[in-house]
Order: sequence, then structure tokens, then C-alpha cells
Amino acid sequence: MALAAADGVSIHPNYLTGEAQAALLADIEAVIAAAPFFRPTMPRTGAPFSVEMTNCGPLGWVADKNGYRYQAHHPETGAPWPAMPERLRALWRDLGAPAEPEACLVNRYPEGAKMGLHQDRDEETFDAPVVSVSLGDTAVFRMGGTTRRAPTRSVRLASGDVVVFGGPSRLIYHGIDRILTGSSRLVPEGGRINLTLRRVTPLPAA
Ligand code: MD6
Ligand code: FE
Repeated sequence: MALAAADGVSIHPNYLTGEAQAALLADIEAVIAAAPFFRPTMPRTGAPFSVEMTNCGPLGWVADKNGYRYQAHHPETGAPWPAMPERLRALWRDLGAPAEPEACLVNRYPEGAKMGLHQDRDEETFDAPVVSVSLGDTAVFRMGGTTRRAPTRSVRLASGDVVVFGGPSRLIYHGIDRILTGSSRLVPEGGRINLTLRRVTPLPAA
């Protein structure tokens, strides 16, 4: 059952069964084999993120000294991103938008990694929701409002949980405070993997 956490945010605890999580993880391991993790850096300071990233789908999100952007190829290998696994396209058909997802960002959180409060706003359109899938260790996820100063609250996201930010919540601030190491046995090397599915370009006219 989906929980309405705030206007337009829906949280689907246990959306994926254990079996579906394992199958999706196998798909993602194939993506990682073709497009190895890279460590993004902050545009101004050059400070490395504590998470590692890769992508699949036609476009991928990258961060380096030139800024945050979407591009069609891996920043280190130069290869096009691997195709979006069908399992993710099906999940997007169920919870996302009618048009195909264009980007899936894969974030890996080793022990101690976190992600600062941010908005997802590097896309050309905010008309489609962002659909986020958690695999592996549980995360403490913080959500606020559409301004940085709005009050925040935190929820735990466990393996198989899916969060959708759509409508008025598409641009809310959110981040990962910490990872509860050892809380899941799904990922053999431990840690947490988060997948965020997005549209980047405007939705085709209906
Ligand atoms: C994470 N998630 O769960 C980071 N962004 O590791 C996100 O940054 C996120 O969960 C947009 C919408 C939903 C999210
Ligand atoms: Fe985000």
C-alpha cells in the first residue's frame, strides 16, 4: 500500500518482493559491469561525493568541475550508457509517466556515505515524477519542502521500498542522513544501492 507522505510524495514500502529485488540487483550488476562506478565531484570545490555513481538509459547524470548535467556517455570510458533494464521500464510504467524513462542514476552508498539535502532540478522538465528504488541496507531519508529552510522529517527506506516525487513535491529538498550498515543481506559486498528514474526532456505532446 502506498503512503501519502506529503503532497505528491508517495512511499511504497516493500514494493518489490525479495525475489524481485534479487532480479533487479542482477540487472544492475550487469549495468555496473558495462558502466563501472565513477566518483563524481562537486562543481565549485572539486570535493568528491561519498557515493559512487553510474547510469543506464539514454542519458546519465554526471557531476564534475564543469557542473551537474545529463550526458549520453560515461565520463571515464566514453561509452554510451547501457540500456535501461526492462524491469525498470515496467516499474516506471506502473509508477512514473506515460513516456519512457530517459535516465536511471545508480548511487552506491558504502558504509558511512551520505547525501546532502538537495533538489532534483537538472532536468529540462519537472512534469514527470522521479521514481526512486532502494536496494540493500536501510537508509535514513530526509524530506523537507520546496525551500531549503522548510521543516524536514526523516523516514527509513528499506530494501524494496519505492518513493515517488511527483506533482507539487517534484522539487522538494531531500537527502540521505546515514545508512544502517548490516541491515540487509541483499547486496553481497554490503551497503546500499539507490536507483532514481527520470525524464530529462519534455514529455511528448499527448
Ligand atoms: C537516495 N534519493 O535515496 C537518494 N531524488 O539515495 C534521491 O536523491 C531522490 O529518493 C529524487 C526523488 C527521490 C529520491
Ligand atoms: Fe534526489
